[in-house]
Parts: sequence; C-alpha cells; structure tokens
Amino acid sequence: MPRRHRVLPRDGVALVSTDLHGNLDDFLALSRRFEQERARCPETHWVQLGDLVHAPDDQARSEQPALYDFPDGSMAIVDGFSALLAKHPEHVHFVLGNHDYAHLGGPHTSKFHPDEVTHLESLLSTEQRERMHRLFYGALLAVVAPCGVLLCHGSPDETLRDIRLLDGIPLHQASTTRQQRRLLQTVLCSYGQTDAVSRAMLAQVSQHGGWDLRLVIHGHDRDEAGFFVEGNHQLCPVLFGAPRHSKRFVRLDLAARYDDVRALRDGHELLRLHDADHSVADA
Ligand SMILES: [Mn+2]
Repeated sequence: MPRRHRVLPRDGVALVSTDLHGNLDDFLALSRRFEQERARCPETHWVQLGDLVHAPDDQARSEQPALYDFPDGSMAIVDGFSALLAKHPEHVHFVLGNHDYAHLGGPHTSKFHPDEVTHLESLLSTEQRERMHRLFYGALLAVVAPCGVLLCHGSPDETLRDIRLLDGIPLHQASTTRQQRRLLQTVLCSYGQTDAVSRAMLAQVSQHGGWDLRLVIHGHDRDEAGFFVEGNHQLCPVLFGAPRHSKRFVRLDLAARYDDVRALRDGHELLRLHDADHSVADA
C-alpha cells in the first residue's frame, strides 16, 4: 500500500517550498540551499508542496515579464527532483499538487493553455513522460512536522480527519473510492479556510496521530508580496507569481514549537529565496 504521508523528526531543519510551475532557476536555488543546509546539519529535510510543472505561455511572459518571463523547465525540474530523491530518499519529500495530479488522470488544468497536460506531454518523449509519471505516482499527499505544522498543497477542510486515510490512495482516477476522491479534492485544491475549519481539521488530525498541530503551510495560490497569511492558522509562501526579490520559502526548526502563524516571522522562518543575490551584489 503506498504511503501518502510522512512524519518528520522532532529535531533538525525543514525547508518548505511550493508551486515551482516550471521555474528551473527557483528549483536550482532551492536545491543549493538544501545541499548547503544538509552539509551543515544532516537532519535537514526539504518538503516541496507540489505544482512542479506548467510554466507561463508566451503571452503571459511578454505581458508580465517580472512575474512570468522564464522558459518552461518542467521536465528538467522533474528529472532534478527525481535525482535528489534518489540521493536523499529520507530527506527530500515530494507532495503532490493539482497540476502534477492532472498528469495522472486528475482534472486537467488550463491556467496558461486550454489543456496544460496535453500541451506539456506533446513536448515530451515517451521516456520523459514515463519518468514524470513515476515521480508523481510515488508522491506524498501530506507531511506532518510534529513541531506544530501540517504541510499540504492545499489547505484542507474537515474532510481530512485522520492522516492515515491518505495512505493507499491509488493516484489513478478510475480506481479511487468516493471518499478518496473527496480527500484528494481537499488536500490538492482547497484553500482559504476559516479559522474555525482549520482549527477543527488540525485538532482531529492531531487527535488521531498523537500530535499537537496548530497551523497549515500550503501552496496552490499566489501573491506578489511573496506570501500571505489567512487568519491564525494558514500561511502560503509564494515562489511562482511573485517577483524574484519577493519569492519566499519557509525554514522550520523541527525542535521548536509553532503555535500559530505569527510564529513564522518574516526574515526568520519566512525567507527570501534569492536573498543571496543581494549579499553577493553587496560584497
Ligand atoms: Mn495548485
């Protein structure tokens, strides 16, 4: 039975990033950061919260170059991430996004092309398509950091009761049960929950798993500020759709406690991905 969730240790570091959408430059910056941190602290984890694929089209690139002018590195990211997973199987974690799931039979997305699945796959060889599907079929659906944080592509509602229900979900659309499809919908596509809903979901997941989870870090949305917070329990760090200097990821101290979103401080836990550009320029 495929295991679709992972629990991080209570010590070490976790880097959390989301929504790359084919931006190879962002992927390489995250990889470098992960390798550097892991060289210093062997118990360093990297959790990528999905949407590796589907870059902007030519029109978006020319109309909003500050946000969207980059070549489609979707396949290079799939291969790069697969290589990192092979090298660090216990420390690199891939959580599925809805754009990734679309390649396995999930609802096709149409952000930049009428059918982004058909568009990307038409550019790939059979071997490339197989490598991409292999990575996505093995994906996780959620990661738990016992320091207080649930990590998902979306921000789930109370449909998510017990994280173990995610295990065994066969990511083939045809063979999922109705309950599994509802779970997939909420972990991949929900967001913007009220505090009451997030609190109730976190409480029931905590009760079943023996944790004390208080916040959700998720992806699936954009903000030019490089992150946004909703209520007291939800944070979305943003790479795709933010200008280069604003792009953020999260760095968690797994031995600390995070009891609400205010514990994720900009410049401390919430970090700029390309900050190093400035220090190099300043040096
Ligand atoms: Mn998404």
